[in-house]
Amino acid sequence: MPTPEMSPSNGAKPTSADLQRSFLRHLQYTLVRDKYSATKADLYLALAYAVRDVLVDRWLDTQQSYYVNDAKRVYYISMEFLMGRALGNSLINLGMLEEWQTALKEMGINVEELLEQEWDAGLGNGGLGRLAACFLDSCATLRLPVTGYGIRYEYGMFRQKIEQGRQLEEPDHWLRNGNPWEIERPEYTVRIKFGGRSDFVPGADGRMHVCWVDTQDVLAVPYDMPIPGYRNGTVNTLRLWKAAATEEFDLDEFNAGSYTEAVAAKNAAEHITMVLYPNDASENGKELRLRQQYFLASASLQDVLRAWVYKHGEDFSRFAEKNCFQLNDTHPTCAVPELMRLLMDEHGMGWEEAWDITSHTMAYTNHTLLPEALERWPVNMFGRLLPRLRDIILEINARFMEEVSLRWPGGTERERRMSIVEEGGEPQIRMAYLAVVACHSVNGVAALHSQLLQQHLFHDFFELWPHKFNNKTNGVTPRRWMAASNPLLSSLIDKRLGESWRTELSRLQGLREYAGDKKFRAEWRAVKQANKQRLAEMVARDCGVEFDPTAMFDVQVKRIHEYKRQLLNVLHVIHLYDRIKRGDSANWTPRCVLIGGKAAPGYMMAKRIIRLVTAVAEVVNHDPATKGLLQLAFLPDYRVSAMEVICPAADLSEQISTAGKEASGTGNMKFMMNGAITIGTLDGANIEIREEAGEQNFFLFGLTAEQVEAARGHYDPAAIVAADADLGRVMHLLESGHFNLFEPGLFDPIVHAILNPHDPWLTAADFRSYVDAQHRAAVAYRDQEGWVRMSIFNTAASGKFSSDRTIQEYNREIWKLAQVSAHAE
Ligand code: 26Q
Repeated sequence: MPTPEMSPSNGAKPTSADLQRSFLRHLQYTLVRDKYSATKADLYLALAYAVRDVLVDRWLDTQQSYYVNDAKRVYYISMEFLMGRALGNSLINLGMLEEWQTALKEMGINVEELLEQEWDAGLGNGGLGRLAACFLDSCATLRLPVTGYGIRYEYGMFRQKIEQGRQLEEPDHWLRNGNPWEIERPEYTVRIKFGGRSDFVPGADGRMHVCWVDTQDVLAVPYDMPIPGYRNGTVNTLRLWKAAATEEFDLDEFNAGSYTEAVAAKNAAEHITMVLYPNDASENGKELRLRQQYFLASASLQDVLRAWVYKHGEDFSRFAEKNCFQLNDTHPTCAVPELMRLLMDEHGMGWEEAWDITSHTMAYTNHTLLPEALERWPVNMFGRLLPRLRDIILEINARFMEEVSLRWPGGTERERRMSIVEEGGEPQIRMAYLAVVACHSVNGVAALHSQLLQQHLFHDFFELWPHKFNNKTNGVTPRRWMAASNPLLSSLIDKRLGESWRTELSRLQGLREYAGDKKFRAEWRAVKQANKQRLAEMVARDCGVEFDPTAMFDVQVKRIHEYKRQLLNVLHVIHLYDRIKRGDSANWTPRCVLIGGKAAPGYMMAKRIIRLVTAVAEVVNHDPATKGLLQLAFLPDYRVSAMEVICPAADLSEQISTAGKEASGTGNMKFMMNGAITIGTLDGANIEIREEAGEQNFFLFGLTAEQVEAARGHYDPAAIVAADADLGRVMHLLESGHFNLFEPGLFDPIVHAILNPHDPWLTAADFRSYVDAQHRAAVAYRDQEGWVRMSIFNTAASGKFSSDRTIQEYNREIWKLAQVSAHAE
């Protein structure tokens, strides 16, 4: 078959005229527009289609070379992929940004303006979803045959509006204007079963066969998105599943005479992929969520098995050496019993053989220690929805309990503790335990987190299988988080170090020698200044607050959660306000504090914290006494594309979670790369950030994870408030209604939380050391030359936090994939 090439077939770089032709062809023939009728959104789409053509050539080549090489493959299965925008990233990774800028400039079109037209693909809550997106970029860049499997939610993460200081949620109908990055693949549709019962029928071989019958089926239709590597010709695939009604589903109901019920049933089927659950700590027990999880697991596994059988027939002897499933938290853990089911019921395997394959191909990443975030499903609900899977899980547990009793004879207490089924009250399936039992690898996402997993949550399992446990400290992709979002810093670095840091981030170490160069420091500072100007414009537009770019930009953006302690940040702002009002503002460091993040819609305390931020901002910003000294803004609708403007502009990165609670953090890494200095606790990856940066280049405060644990039982916040005059005045301002004159009692729940001896987040305990660390930061900022030096040292030391390093570790220690080259580029 002849293969058309949209780029010149001789391999030469396309000329400006080539690019313009391709652009105009799409404008006219794909979008049916001309230069008179085209909107900016059309121009964006025309460019997106033209870029997609280039991706398609490399995409087909890459997938073919994986097939031809019979390469071992990894499937990254995740309920969330927080991709953000694709166009700018594709242009960077293809190395075509400048060419397109030139070509479109000749037509009077500004590429940056078109990039702004793209809607974020917000198919995730926060860290876990964005990590999946960074990992895909690194896998493609490292030429690893890794496919992402996820859900094509009709509605992504809700859009956040702030009205009268409160969060309002609006649906994110991100597909409304079409999505140029997805290709529907109806030919790979698979069928997913729900409900029904297990039927045992004797087979011709005399053995009993299990059939899952009387089911209500739903179709899963795949949509593929291209994942380009950085300038290497590789394009991997993110395959997202959409739910669709089956034909006969409609027909059965229709023949029974109930047309409307048939249409309603079709609706129910398509509901499965309608909306992303907007909780980043689990909302337990919702049946639709379990449907989503099984839908993803089953569709993805059937897809992999179909491709296997196509190539190898029913010979599964080499399946485990050729495939690996990486489970992004417990959310896709239905994959464990589902693979067992498919191998046994659909491919005629016995238990032992199926278990051998399942346990050798499954690997599990844990992202949380918080008990309320650990997934549990009532055995009964599970059994109603997925009866065959429930039976398989119970069998896995029975065999596991046998193993436990062999290792620890007579220990019923151990068995009770370790059982996959939690008894007492409603029996529940502990998904994390199921994952640990079934997977050959279990990892945490930062050194401290992995250590705490072994010592606490999974301690019994660690004793049984120490070899399964490992750490993979998170990372983020420098292509999006430096090259694309911070072009000024990138070209400054290029002038000194060349361009290789984009794929070998530890090269940034080379910046250290320029920290002593006055001219370089001035350039570094000018870049930060320009980025701060850009952020100030966004804050003025979206918050109506004036930020002075010469002030220190103090930033905390992340999901709103009590453990992340946005509250501690606000207490500090109130303290600074109180100092100004008391006239204690000699040698002041002007500061602009930015807080942003979404609260889960049902999380009342998180919403109240947003209300507090907006209330304090209102008072602080409108008090003439703070002019030029202190401003506070709450940025609405924090998302990937907002972070691309925020992280290049931050001076101070707030990473202030209660020690032992934040598994890793990844925003902390984006800030560090872009030269912000961290103020943080010894939590998650902060510990490693401080190790890399050096303690002089990090503002440390707060209790350690051990001290936090030891404080339980004898924590006395009232005594802490009584002993600290600054905290006392802050609490008085809060309690007196200074920030809620017209809504008495508004912040009572917050005051009570701080004063509660059972406050799990120990906010009062860390107040003093936080304020002291903030003071050290303020003093340090006044020495601008010293600050710039610290900034350079942070960027220089950020190499470890490239997701390329993380993925290389996953590959070396878990996946063991060979790199596969598509064609040379
Ligand atoms: C579970 C069940 C039902 C509904 C929702 C959920 C759910 C969804 C998302 C539970 C958790 C999440 C997301 C968790 C998350 O983002 N965790 C973060 O993962 C990052 C990447 O490893 C870490 O850096 C963060 O520390 C961690 O909080």
